[in-house]
Amino acid sequence: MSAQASGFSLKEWILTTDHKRIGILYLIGSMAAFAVAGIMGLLIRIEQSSLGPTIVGDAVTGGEQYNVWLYFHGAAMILAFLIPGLTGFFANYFLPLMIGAKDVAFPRINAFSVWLFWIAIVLALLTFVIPDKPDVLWTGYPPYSIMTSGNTAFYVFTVHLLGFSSILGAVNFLVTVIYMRAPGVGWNQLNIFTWTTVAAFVIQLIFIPVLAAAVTMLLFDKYLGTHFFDPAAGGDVLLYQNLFWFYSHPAVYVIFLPAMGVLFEIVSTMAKNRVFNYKACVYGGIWGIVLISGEVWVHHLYVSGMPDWLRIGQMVTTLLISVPVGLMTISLFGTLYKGALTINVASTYAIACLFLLLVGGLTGIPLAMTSVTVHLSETAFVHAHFHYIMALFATFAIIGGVYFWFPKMTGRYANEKVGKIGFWVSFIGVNWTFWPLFKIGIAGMPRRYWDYQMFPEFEATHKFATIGAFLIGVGMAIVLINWIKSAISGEKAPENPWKSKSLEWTHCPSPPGPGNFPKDVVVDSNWTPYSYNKE
Ligand code: HEM
Ligand SMILES: [Cu+2]
Repeated sequence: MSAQASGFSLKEWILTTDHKRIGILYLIGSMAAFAVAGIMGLLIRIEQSSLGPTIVGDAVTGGEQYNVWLYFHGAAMILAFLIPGLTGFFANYFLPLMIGAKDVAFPRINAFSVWLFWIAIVLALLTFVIPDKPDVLWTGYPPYSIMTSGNTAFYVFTVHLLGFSSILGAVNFLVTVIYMRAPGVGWNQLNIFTWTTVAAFVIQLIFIPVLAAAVTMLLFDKYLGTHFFDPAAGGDVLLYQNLFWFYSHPAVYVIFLPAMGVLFEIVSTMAKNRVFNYKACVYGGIWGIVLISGEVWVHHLYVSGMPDWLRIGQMVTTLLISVPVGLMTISLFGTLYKGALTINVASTYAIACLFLLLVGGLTGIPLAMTSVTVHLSETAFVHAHFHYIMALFATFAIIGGVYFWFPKMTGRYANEKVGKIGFWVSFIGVNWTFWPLFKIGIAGMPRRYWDYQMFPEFEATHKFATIGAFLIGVGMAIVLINWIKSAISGEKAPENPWKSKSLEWTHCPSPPGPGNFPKDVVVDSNWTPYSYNKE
C-alpha cells in the first residue's frame, strides 16, 4: 500500500500502486519525452532553415543524421508523449476520481504498466548513445527499415513495450469503469472525459496487436531472414503499410478523443453549463468514431497503390468520420453557447483548441479527396495538417488540462499571469511555424526532406517557420517553469476553486489522499457532473 505520507520518499514512489502517483509518473515520463522530442523538432527546423547542409554536417551523411532526428521526434511525440500523456497521466489521475472509485481495479498491474512505459522511454533515449541509431521515422516502412544499417530492433522493442503497457492499461481501466463506479453513477452520468478514455482504450485493445504483429514481422525480416515484406521472395511490401495504418489511423483517435474529453471538462466547468446534446455526443460522436475508425486506414495509401474501387470507398468512409467528429464539435460549441464563461488560463487553452481543431480538421477534408490528395500527399501540407491536430490541438488540450486540474493535484493555483504569457508565446509560435507550411505544401514542398535544392524559392518560408519554432520552445519553457514554481510556492487553492459539480472536485481534498475519498461516494439519480442549470 502506498502511503501518501508527508515528505518525499523515492522508495514509496517506486513501489507505489496509488493511481494518482502512477499518473504523476506518467506525466513526468511523457513530459521528458516531449522535451527531448521537442529539441529534435527544433534541430529538424534549423536544418531546413537554409538550403544545403545547415547543421547536419556534410551532404553525404547528412540525411542519415536527419532521419534519426525525424525518427525520435515522430515516434516519441506520438507514442511516448501524446498517448501516455492522455491515456496514462489524465486517465490515471482523474478517471477513478470522476467515477467515485478508491483506485483502479488492478493497482499492481497499473504499476507494472507505468514501469513498462518508463523502460520504453529509457530504451528510446538509448538511441542517442548506441552507434547504429534507429532511423526509420515513426512509421518504420520497409524496405528501408530492413535494409538500413540503423538499429530497427530498438524501434520494434520500444513499440512492443509501449503497446504491452497500453494493453494492460486498457484492460485495467475498462474493468474499473464497468465495475467500480460509485453507487448511483450510471452510464449517462459519466463525465465526457471518462467516455472518451473508455473509447480510446477500446481502440487500443482492438488495434495494438496488429501493430505489434507488423513490427514483429519487420524484426523477423531484418534479423531472421523471413520475407514477409520482400516482393522478390514472394512477400508484399504494401502489407506492412496496411498493417501499420490499420493501427495508426485509429491511434489518432486514441489521441483525439481524450483530448476532446479534457476540453469538455474545462469548457463545461468554466462556462457553468451542461454538456449540450450529451447523448448524441457520447453514442453518436464518441462511439461513432470508434465504429468508423477501423475502416479508413487505406487513406494513408492513396498514392502507394490500390484498386480504384477501394480508393472511392476509402474516400467515402474517411469523409464519413466528419459526422461523429462534427457531433462532438457541435456539443462542445453548444456547451459554450449561453454559458457564463470564466476567462482564465485553462479556458483560454480550451478556446484556442477550438480554433486549432477547425484548422486541423478542415484541412483533413481535401486530404481525404482522392483527386486532391494526389497533389498534396507527401507534401508539407500533410505535415501542417497533422501538426495542427496533434502537435497543436492535442498538446494545447494537455497543457490546458494540467492548468485546469492543477489546484486538484497540488492544492495550489498555477500563476495566471505567467500562464497567459506562456500561452500567447506558444500560440503565436505554433501558428507562425505551421501555417506557412500549408502554403509551401500546396506549392509542392515535399515533406521529410532534409534538403530541398530543387526548391530554392521555399527557403525564405522555411527560415520564417524556424523563428516560430524557437518561439514555441520559449513558450513551452515558460509553461514548464510556471508549473514547477507554482507547485512549490503558488497561492493556496480551496478544494473546489472552479465550483465544479464533478466528483473529483466535490468529494475529495486537494490533493486527494490514499483511498481518495474521506467518505464513500454515493450520488442520487438526478446528479450529473454537469448539473449546473438545475439550481
Ligand atoms: C475530419 C478529420 C480528418 C480527416 C478527414 C483526415 C484525413 C487525413 C488524410 C486523408 C491523411 C493522409 C494524407 C496523405 O498522406 O496524403 C491524413 C494524415 C494524417 N492525419 Fe488526418 N484527418 C483527420 C483528422 C485527424 C486527426 C483528428 C488526427 C490526430 C489526432 C490526424 C492525424 C493525422 C496524421 C498523424 C497524419 C499523417 C501521418 C503520416 O503520414 O505520418 N488527422 N489525415
Ligand atoms: Cu488516417
